[in-house]
Amino acid sequence: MSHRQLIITLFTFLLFSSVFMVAAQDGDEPLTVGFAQVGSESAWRIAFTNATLEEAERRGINLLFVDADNSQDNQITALRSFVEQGVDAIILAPIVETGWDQVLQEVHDAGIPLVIVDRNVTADPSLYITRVASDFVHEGRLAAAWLAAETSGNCNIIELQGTAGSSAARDRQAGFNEVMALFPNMHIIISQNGEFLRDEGRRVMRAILQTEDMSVICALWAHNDDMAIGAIEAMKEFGIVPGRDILTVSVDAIPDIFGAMLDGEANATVELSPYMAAPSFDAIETYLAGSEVPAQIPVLGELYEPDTAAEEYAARTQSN
Ligand code: GZL
Repeated sequence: MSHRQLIITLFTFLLFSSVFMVAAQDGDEPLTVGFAQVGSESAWRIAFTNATLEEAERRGINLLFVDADNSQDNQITALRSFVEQGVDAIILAPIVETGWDQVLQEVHDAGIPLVIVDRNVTADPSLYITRVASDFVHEGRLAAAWLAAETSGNCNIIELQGTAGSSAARDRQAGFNEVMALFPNMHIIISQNGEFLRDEGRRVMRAILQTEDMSVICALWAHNDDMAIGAIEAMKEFGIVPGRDILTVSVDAIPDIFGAMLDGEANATVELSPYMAAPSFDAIETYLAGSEVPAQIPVLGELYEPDTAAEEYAARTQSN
């Protein structure tokens, strides 16, 4: 190779390598986002996880996913791991409201934008860029308003609560109680924690059925559909016809609750959309592009009854 050819070859190599480096530095590499999920405690949570994984893949986002198995300590460990890995952004679905101040400060100090999704935190809102969530109080109000209309305001109720310390359980209960207070003949007779779990809803309902006079009970109010489904199974074990002897109202709008409606065993559910990833990723991309992000991004849901259960079941079980 002549001296001239060597120089041309070297120049060509340097030109291409600099173009590649510029391309690599101009943000063409995919975003890496850490996602600390509560766990897989309910059908809604699993649907939310799957929708998030699918949305990340659709957008070409490198999602580092951690299922914290219902442990706040595991979520905190995951957040610190994301910081160490230098991710571009973090999404946290907090299991409970408190105990986040220190680790969210660490994320903030690392300059990593954080999105809170679904349940809330009590930490300083300046530590995260936005919260994507439904209105839990409204969900509780819708449930109580439906039951009041269904029973003309005369009903003794069993309540199955969600995870203690979660904003979802607290606010759904607050919304339900706020509307129930308008009806002097509506009372929650028994209220127990079912942890948002189907098995726990069944176990707690069995215990109630063994000790309480169910002839005075008119309805079950469960903070999520999974606990309602578990309670429905328990009712049937005791010869009670769910959906008729005892009405049911719950939250999430999972396919199984529409299946129960089709069997005449459930009466109402308030939808909680599992599609919170798109607004979360949009907020991250907007923030990283240097634009403003709203402090709250609402996710809306409505109440469903058996009259639309067939199409809702079909719509929510068909593969996308
Ligand atoms: C509420 C969400 C709740 C669901 C349950 O937004 O956090 O957690 O209603 C889940 O199914 O366990």
